[in-house]
Amino acid sequence: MTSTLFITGATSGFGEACARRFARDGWALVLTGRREARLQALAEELSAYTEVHPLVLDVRDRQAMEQAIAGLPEKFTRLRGLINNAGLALGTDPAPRCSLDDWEVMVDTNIKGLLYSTRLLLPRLIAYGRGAGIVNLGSVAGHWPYPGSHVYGATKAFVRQFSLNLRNDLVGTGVRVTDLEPGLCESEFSLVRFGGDRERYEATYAGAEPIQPEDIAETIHWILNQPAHININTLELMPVSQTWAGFAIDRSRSAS
Ligand code: NDP
Ligand code: 8X3
Repeated sequence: MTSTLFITGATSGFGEACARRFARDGWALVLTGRREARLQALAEELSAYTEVHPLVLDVRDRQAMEQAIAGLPEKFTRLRGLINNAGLALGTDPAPRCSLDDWEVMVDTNIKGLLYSTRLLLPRLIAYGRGAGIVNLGSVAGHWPYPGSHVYGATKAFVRQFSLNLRNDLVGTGVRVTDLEPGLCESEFSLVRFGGDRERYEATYAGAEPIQPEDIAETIHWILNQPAHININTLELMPVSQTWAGFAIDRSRSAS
């Protein structure tokens, strides 16, 4: 029986690139996302190479997640990999100007959605045992603060700590856990973050030679294909063009 890979958020960016990368190797794929047309088109395209099960799902909907996972067809139940990728940032305004609704969406998607898929799929990963693995999409924002990151960065800090803690609880099962922490990557991520502002989105990547979704897919492919005795705990990557800025200092109190 082939190994199955479950990918949350496969309708664009990293998730879509991962689906293509693993399809090339013949992994059976469970692909999820909210945008049905995109999901169906991808599933149709990749079914030329492998078995694909598309699930139109909002990861925030716990009941829908429970039902979809409980109802997985038999041939997709031998789960070797889970890529917890569905996620988003909304806005870059300073905290006092932010919408509480946006904050809630980030928490519900990046934290609670990831918890649902993880907890619901753990029994299947444990049943696979040695060689199985979870890759969680953290971010450089999970440990490097920057203005406007507030809740987004905090959700990714959660992902990092949850991933490390999970490793402890999975000792002896053979199931690996990785927190992958990319920096600037070109995808619809910024379009979503900037509320569809295409000019701002394009300016974010202009001249920066950002990481591409295919680079992330290649990295995840490497992580999940490590020898069964190796766990990549955390992995941070940035484009060469990206480094850190200095501390900000408020000098408005200097005597005039
Ligand atoms: P994209 O916006 O291209 O992709 C995000 C994916 O998540 C889409 O497939 C989207 O599908 C899905 N998604 C969002 N909300 C939900 C939801 N409620 N339910 C189900 N699926 C959802 O972004 P990326 O590929 O760049 O981002 C993927 C992950 O990587 C995110 O977790 C992001 O935080 C993280 N990341 C991104 C970086 C970057 O610079 N791009 C850097 C570091 C980490 P749909 O809208 O169809 O539901
Ligand atoms: C996305 C990378 O630097 O925009 O997680 O926060 S960053």
